[in-house]
Amino acid sequence: MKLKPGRVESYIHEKLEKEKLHFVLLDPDDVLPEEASKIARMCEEVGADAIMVGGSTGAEGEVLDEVVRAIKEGSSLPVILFPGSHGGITRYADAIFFMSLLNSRNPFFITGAQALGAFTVKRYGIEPIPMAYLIIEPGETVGWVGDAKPIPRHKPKIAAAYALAGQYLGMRLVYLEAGSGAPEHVPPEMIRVVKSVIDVPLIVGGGIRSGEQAKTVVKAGADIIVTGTAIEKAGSLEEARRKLEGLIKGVKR
Ligand code: 1GP
Repeated sequence: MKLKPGRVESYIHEKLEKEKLHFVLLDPDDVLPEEASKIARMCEEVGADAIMVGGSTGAEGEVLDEVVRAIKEGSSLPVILFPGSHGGITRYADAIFFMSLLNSRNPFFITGAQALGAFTVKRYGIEPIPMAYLIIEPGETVGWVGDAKPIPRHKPKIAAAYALAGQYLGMRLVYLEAGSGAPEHVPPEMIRVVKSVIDVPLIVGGGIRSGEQAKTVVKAGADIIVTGTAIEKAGSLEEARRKLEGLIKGVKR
């Protein structure tokens, strides 16, 4: 059987031919379903390209089901799971970043959780999108939980080596992660060096809060940027809308 990219992956590639993309990450442990639904609708109105759902702690079970169902009711954007482990799977999502934390010290986060989740993904019929996931300093919660050996910020070649290895292992996306809420996003020089060696799309997230920062990250070579905290922690839906408008302006220019 020949494996072809699924609907969500094709959507990503088709969009990338025209522009850079912005995905909004919602953590089911931080937002209630009603809020998630409203935020998702707002994201679609403002022009985000997809909603990612996941988190390192507590983003599973009923909480995850309810949040993803609410997001699907609120918007028609693709919902992509961004799981912290095999617990982060719900039948209500469209796709899942089937990711391996390549620079973890613990094989559970490289292949273990993946094996435990694989049959669930198949049973639910969710589209798996294989992705190399790399934690860059400081790494924040996900770095600690995922037992990563975070790549030093001033060592872009190490990141590039891992990214290329991920591509050669068959992964179709590379994600550079500074960690949710990181004081600074992944350094532009590292993004540039990684981008120069890989052929698959490059996702960058963690610590991107403003349109200016989004612009810097995209200019350095990111194809897709991910923001979570900036939208989730806004004081109101209107403030979140303004934030997102600014970020998207930086991405789409
Ligand atoms: C975390 O990269 C994402 O996995 C988003 O990070 O919450 O800092 O935007 P922020």
